[in-house]
Amino acid sequence: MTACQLSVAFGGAAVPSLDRFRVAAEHCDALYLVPAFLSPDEASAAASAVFRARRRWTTLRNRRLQVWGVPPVPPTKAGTAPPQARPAPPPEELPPWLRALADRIAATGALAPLAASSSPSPSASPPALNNCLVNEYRPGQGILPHEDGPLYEPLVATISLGESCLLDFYKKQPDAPDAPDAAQPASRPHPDFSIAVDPGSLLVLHRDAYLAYLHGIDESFDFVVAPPLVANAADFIRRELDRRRADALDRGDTPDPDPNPEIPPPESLLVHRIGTRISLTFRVART
Ligand SMILES: O=C(O)CCC(=O)C(=O)O
Repeated sequence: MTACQLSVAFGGAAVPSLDRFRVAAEHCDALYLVPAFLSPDEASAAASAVFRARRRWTTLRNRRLQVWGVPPVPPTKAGTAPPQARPAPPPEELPPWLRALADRIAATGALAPLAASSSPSPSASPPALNNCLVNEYRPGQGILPHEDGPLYEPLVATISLGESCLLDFYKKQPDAPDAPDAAQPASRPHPDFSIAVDPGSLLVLHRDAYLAYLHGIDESFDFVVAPPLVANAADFIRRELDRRRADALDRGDTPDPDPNPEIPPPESLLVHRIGTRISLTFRVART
């Protein structure tokens, strides 16, 4: 598929409004998970686009990543002039396939709350997503608890491809350092809550989900989805069991019998991380 065909593939679908998809309402006021934001075909087209792009990967100990779009501009220290020797590269536009996904996210209304905060004019339109971080995690890889910080507008929209994952949230301590990727304080090994994230889903963090919590993914080979720690456990378990039945049918295996509506699904589920997960994390870099 060419980039142009991909933009068509990601455009046009009916885009759900976010309001119906709020999760973890008991913990924070603006966290949304839209489970089938991309169809399985769209999700595999997006994953294929990541590899076709032949973008340079930066390999870290616990994952590898690509950076696309406008880099955030770190503030200069008060009283110092910005360095002149090396002019900043011109801001990069997102390529058409990422732009199409960013536009589809914008069509949910996710960015609307940013209009008021980024412009004094009441009729201003929201800023466009202009930055995308692609993370690739293999089983046993993850990302330390961190916050995305003030170099971005306070909103993250992440499309997940491949494997499911468990995203952990840690309430920020008042005296915690404000650095992104800050080391997880050893005294706080347990998250306050977690969200089980489906492949093909869109996760949006805004307001206190962005400002009051760190988020991270444990470097584990499996994870348990169970209430109350996993705030969306029951819904995720139902969808995960449906995916397992569909996968078994695709492979020609005998799937587990269809769920009996009289019998509630299990309260907890162990998920083995056997495949790769790719996340496309879209943000608005402040320039
Ligand atoms: O992979 C994810 O879902 C999280 C990525 C993330 O937190 C980041 O890139 O800052």
